[in-house]
Amino acid sequence: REIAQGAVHVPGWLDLDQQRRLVEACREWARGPVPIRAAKLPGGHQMSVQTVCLGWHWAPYKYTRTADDAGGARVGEMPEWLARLGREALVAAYQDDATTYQPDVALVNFYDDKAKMGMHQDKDERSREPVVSLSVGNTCLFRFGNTENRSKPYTDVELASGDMFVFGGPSRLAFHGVPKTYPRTAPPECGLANGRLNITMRVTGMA
Ligand code: MD5
Ligand code: FE
Repeated sequence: REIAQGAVHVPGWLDLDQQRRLVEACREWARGPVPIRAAKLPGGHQMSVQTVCLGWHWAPYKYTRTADDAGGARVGEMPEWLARLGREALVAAYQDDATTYQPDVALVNFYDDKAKMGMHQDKDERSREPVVSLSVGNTCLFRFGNTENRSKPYTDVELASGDMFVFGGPSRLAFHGVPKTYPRTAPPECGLANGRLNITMRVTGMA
C-alpha cells in the first residue's frame, strides 16, 4: 500500500454507504454557489476535468475566496464533516493515533469518459501538509511520478471506487496525473452510474 515514502494507497476505505453519501453531497456542491466548471488554463486551454471548490476557489494557479474566473461568487464552505473524514483518512493511512490535520479546501473533480489530467505538481498551497484523495465511481489509471519532472520513473496505480490515497512527506510534491478512466466500471451501488469523482482535501496555508 505504500507506493513511495509518504504516499499511501488504501483500497476500499469508503464503504458503499459513504460513497453514496459523498456522491449526493457532490451533486449538491456542483450546483453552487459557484457551479462546477472546467477551469480554463492561462494559456487558454480548457481542462477536460470539471471542478467545484469548497473553502477556497482554485483558479489556475492560485487560491482565492471568490470565483473571479466564474461569476465572482464566494465559494461554498468546507464542511467540518468532510475535514473530519480527511483526518480519519490520515490516521488510517499513516497508522497514527491522532492528528491535528485541518484541511481548509476541498477540490472535487468530475471525470467523464474522455476526461484526463496531465502530469503536474500540486504546489499552489503554501502549506506542505498532506493531500487526502477519495475516489468514487469509475476506476482510473493514476500515474504517480517523481519530484523532478513529468516523465519516468513513475508508478501506475488503479484507483477504484472507495479508494483513499494520502500524499505527504517526500511525496507531497511528486508529479502525478490521470491518463485515463475506465468507462462504466463504477459499482452499481456507489451512487454514480458512470463517471469518476475525486475529492481532494488540502491545507492552503492561507489566512
Ligand atoms: C484526481 N487530482 O484523481 C487527482 C487525485 C488534483 C489531482 O491531481 O490536483 O486535483 S489527487 C493526487 C495528488 C495530490 C497531491 C499530491 C500528489 C497526488 N502526489 O504527490 O502524487 O483527480
Ligand atoms: Fe494534483
